Amino acid sequence: MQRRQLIKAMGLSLGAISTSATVSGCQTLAKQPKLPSKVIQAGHFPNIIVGSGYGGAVSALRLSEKGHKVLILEMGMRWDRSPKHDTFCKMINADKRSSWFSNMPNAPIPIPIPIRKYPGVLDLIEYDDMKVFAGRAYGGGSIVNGAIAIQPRRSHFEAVFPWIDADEMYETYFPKAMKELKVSQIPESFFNESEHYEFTRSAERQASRAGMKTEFFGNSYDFDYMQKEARGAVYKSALGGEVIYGNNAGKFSLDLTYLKNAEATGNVTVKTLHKVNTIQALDNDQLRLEVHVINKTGGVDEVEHYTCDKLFLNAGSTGTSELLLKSQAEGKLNNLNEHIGKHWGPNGNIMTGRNFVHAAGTTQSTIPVKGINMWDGDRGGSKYKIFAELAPLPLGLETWTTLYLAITDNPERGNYYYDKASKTVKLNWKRAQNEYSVNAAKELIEKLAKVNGGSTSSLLFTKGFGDNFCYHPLGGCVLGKATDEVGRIKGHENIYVQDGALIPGSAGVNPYVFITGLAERNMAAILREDFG
Ligand code: FAE
Repeated sequence: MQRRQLIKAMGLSLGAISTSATVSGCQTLAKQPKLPSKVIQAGHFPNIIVGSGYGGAVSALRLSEKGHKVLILEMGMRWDRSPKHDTFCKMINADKRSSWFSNMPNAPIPIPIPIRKYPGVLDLIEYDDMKVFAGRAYGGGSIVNGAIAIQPRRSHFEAVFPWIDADEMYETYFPKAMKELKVSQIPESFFNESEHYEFTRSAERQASRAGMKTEFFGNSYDFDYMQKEARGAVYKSALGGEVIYGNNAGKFSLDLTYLKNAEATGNVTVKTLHKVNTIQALDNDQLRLEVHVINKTGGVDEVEHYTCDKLFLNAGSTGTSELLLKSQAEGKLNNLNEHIGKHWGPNGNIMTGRNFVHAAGTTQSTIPVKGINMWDGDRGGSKYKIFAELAPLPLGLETWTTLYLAITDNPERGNYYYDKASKTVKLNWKRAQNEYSVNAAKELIEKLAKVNGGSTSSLLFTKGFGDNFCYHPLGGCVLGKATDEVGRIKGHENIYVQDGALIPGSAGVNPYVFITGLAERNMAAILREDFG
């Protein structure tokens, strides 16, 4: 596989790819558009939920099924699936629907083809030394993610939250989350025979030769549907190159699970393209939200004020932290404690590729199902803990390359902070803080290469390691530190956080089951204690 072939396969030009790092745009932190002068009073609601990712979806279902009226404010668009399967674009030849107001598709391996700015599904937030990918849509990250669903290792969970009853989590709340998220595992017979998983089997054979354990994990993709895709009986989504810009079929994203069930109660109102700008605590204990109603070109059509009694703040690690810090800086939330914005980490994310000595297969499913587990038990003498998902590179041609999206036990932490000069929230994180992850990934690749040949793939990332971006931002409003033990913000107890901001920097595995299970636990307590 030559670099030129790889680039051609992605529909790119060589000149463009070399300059790509400088043209991708910062979305969330971009300059504020011009605001209309008139403010609309949009009314009072008992409960408002900001954000419709995992934390928001659990909050919405558990409140609404108990008869509580809920308003969801989501900055992204709603993407109801068309029967023609053309709601979302594919990864190859991505168009404006792929990215949140960007002039090229947001992707871990940059794709510098020009697109129109539009409220597409995948955002790329560029801090100085770290780029954070995030879903922007009704359904949050579930619209763009690989749907890998893994319960955190119990030992890791207990180390992160030693004061939470782990029996209750593993007997009640994680299983409850997995059920609602429709998690299942790929049938082994299909996995063993399918040409679409040769990339995984090939990577696994080589891992096994190097003495490394591999294991299956669960996924919220419908594997019955995938088997029909393989037989050519239905529209091809996972087997047709769809994932990070949305799946037109097959994936049980939140809008088809938790949020659908919440809306079915009749107690939920959803407003999309509604971006919350600030939160203000009023003297009468209510909260006032300033909301920008955005249009499809990125302008603000209206500024609205909502008030509520209780606010469920679930805008994700970056969104929740930014809103709290900004509101604090503007003097609107004055009782937040010193932990706001702190204990941030990228879940030890690192991506790397390896040039194979064996073929990886020309047709690859976009849904990963196995990983190398060098975290638990015998790590072959390594001091590093690493869990490397065997990730696809679905370019439709033989790349002789495998991709690893690894999670390591990197102990480094950063923090979000409000920068007065630019009036934006920034992330205090240096690239050097990823040294643990780079070393862990290097060791993994070297061990694989020693017995199998092959080398680190510099086709994909400069020097072979993607250590300046993450898919799994965690922290900023940590449970038990910035909040009480169930997510009420200390000093503002009618603001509840249930998203990835609660977890201090590391989940040890892909994080959405951790986030969902924790939100289930917290919401059960909140409903009991605060709703009578
Ligand atoms: P999230 O799902 O990000 O939802 C936050 C929501 O709030 C979004 O819909 C935002 O648009 C909205 N929002 C933000 N700010 C505002 C505002 N000011 N006003 C109104 N709305 C706002 O948060 N995790 C896994 O476990 N397995 C995977 O396979 C996996 N793959 C991934 C692949 C990609 C490409 C990416 C980007 C992430 C992946 N993740 C995966 C991470 C996972 O999706 C993420 O941890 C969760 O989505 C985080 O859930 P939250 O509820 O924290």
